[in-house]
Amino acid sequence: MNHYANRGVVVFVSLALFFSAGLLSSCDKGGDQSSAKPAKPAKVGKMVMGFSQIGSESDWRAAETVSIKAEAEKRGVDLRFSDAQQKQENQIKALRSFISQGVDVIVLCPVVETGWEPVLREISKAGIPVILADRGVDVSDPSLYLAFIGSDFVEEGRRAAKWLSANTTGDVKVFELRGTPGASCATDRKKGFEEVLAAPENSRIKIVQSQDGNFERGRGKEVMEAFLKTKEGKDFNALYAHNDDMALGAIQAMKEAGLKPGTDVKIVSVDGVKAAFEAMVAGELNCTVECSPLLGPAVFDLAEALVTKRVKVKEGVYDQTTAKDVIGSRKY
Ligand code: GYE
Repeated sequence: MNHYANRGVVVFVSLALFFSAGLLSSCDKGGDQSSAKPAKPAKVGKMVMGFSQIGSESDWRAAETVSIKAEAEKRGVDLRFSDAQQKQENQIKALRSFISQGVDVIVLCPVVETGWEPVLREISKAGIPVILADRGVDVSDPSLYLAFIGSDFVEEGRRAAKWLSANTTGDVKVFELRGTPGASCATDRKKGFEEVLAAPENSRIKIVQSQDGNFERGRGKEVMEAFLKTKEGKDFNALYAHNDDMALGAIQAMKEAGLKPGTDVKIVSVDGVKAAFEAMVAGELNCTVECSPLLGPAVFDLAEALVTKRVKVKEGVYDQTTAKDVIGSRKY
């Protein structure tokens, strides 16, 4: 399982951004070749960032918020933080308010994939760059955001299914606890999982029921309680939860119903939060697929590159006294 566990955050960056970041570093290395320090944003005063967060539904979300806030503090960025309580309409309101506040850059964690186009157009008209952190959006014009920083959720689903396949024998009857309906990570984690199950060698593994648990521990428990009363709930032996919090809620429900989670029922979930490790150590959770919430450093590196208006090229003055020492390192 080890080779599945250690995966960093994947950063998807648009080509335009990629090239501009490349330009920044190459300009910076001009002139005085000896001190190649990273370029500093030439923006006068603090960078102002509007950050539209989804809510606080899980330990993963809490860790992401901490990572962003800590990085803002460290870099002296004026962070305008807005918690949408899991509602897209609250996120849209926050984004409009960021436009009227004239922020330098907007970071959006979109609760669902669709419905963003109108507000993204308004932001684009106002000339404010948008970075998507964590989840993706479905828009017809990809230039409406500059970069997406986050994990490959389809691959996470594949990894969960591969673990189940490698660590079970015989018929496996899976109950699936899905994340928020319409969220890219819920759609993709299901897709990747089902893709692996579709292979002929995995025909012994079947999803017998699938329900939404909204990525919340409390919902995970309630949904599992209801599932245990159904026909399939009397005769299942595996749980795939789209996040650790829902798995932990479901574990609680199984224990209260007299089942032995981790033994009677093999459980695989996604995130890798501390509580999931505690549950594995206790023998109640079998596997967690890592999805890192520590996005702060990558988000701020990009944001700083985006709001940089002027990067000075480093240049020196040389005369006969230094020419001999410098000549070997000249590149032009
Ligand atoms: O897995 C879950 C959270 O969007 C990747 O949202 C994130 C997911 C994460 O609430 O725990």
